[in-house]
Amino acid sequence: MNIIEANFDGLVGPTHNYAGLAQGNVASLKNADKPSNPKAAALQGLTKMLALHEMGLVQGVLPPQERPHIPTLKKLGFSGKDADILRKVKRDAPGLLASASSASSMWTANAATVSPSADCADGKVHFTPANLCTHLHRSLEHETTGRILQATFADARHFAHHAALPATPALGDEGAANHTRLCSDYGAAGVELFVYGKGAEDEPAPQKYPARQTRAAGEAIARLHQLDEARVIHAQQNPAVIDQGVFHNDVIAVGNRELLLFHEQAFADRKALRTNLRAALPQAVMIEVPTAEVSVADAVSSYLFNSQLLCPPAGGMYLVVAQECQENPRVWACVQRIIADTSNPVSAARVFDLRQSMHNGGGPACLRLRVVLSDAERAAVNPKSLINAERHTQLC
Ligand code: SUG
Repeated sequence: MNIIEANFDGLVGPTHNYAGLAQGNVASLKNADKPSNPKAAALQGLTKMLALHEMGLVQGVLPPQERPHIPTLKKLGFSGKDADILRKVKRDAPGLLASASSASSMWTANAATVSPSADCADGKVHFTPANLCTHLHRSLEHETTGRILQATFADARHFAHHAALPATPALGDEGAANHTRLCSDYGAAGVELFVYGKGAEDEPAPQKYPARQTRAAGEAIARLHQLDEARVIHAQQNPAVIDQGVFHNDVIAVGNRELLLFHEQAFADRKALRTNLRAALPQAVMIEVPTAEVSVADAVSSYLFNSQLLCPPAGGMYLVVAQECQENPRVWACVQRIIADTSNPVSAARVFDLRQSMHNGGGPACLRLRVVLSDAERAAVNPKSLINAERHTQLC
């Protein structure tokens, strides 16, 4: 059986803009009110999707959501025709208009947590949309996201869909951005690593910015997805890096197959993580980038750890990086060093201009939701959501 990892990227919606809505997200705050170009944003995303398809990878696309979200504005007491509602909310509550207009569903790494069938006791692929409850603009996504995922992965013989967790701070969940699956081979049972910012009361917490992901959410999802406890790791992200702009774990760590690439300061207890991962997956390869080589500030501005690690069918493992990595000499030297080092599987890098998304804190890995699929599961995916040259042209 051929088992692959597919990537489903979010298509950028026509209201893409910089509203400075995301607390703890340095780029979103820095670029607040700058002019955006939704068309360029969508085309940049589509260029990456086509390139990955051309590398022989299975690439999907998830649609943008209705924005401004009039139903939310109605729930908040605005009434009348849509145009009247927009006029009133612009006059009386411009912050609500910004939240209701964000195109943030483009970052599908936050759409859901996905567990491949090889990891789940019932042999199905499990999906739990993320409640994204720390920010109003993102909390509007999960209902529609759930419907999109059900329409994309509709066959109940292969796919199991859960509702988002209750949207309360104690169960804050930001989806696959804080979840990494490591395995010897995509089809083998994997180790699922859930990284949280907020755990028990006595665990250290960030002081400046919110910890968006809770340990309780990861535990609930592991139960819902019927994961084997022996193959689940919960690890705390270092709260000090959350305060430096690492609002999701995928801003400081990325994994693929047997490889975990992470910054020295990514985790609260990196020794424990190394030991636990080695015990659960003896063949794990860990690349720990020291602060002396790449500072946390450089990691945040370049999004090095928000790269995608991909295994195209022709062989090798590619690091798909944002252009900002190439523009930072220290980060680019680190990329070259990793590629040259034959003790890890990374063999090459591909660079993409994703600036429109990057200016809101969304790099290559933020834009994609990974779904590991067997041949039969892949055949059951809605074919209209898969990218090929023709669909790319249509969408462009
Ligand atoms: O939730 N930015 C998003 C970026 C999400 C990136 N995703 C991952 N790291 N996986 C966020 O912070 C900014 C919107 C604005 O300010 O207009 C925003 O929501």
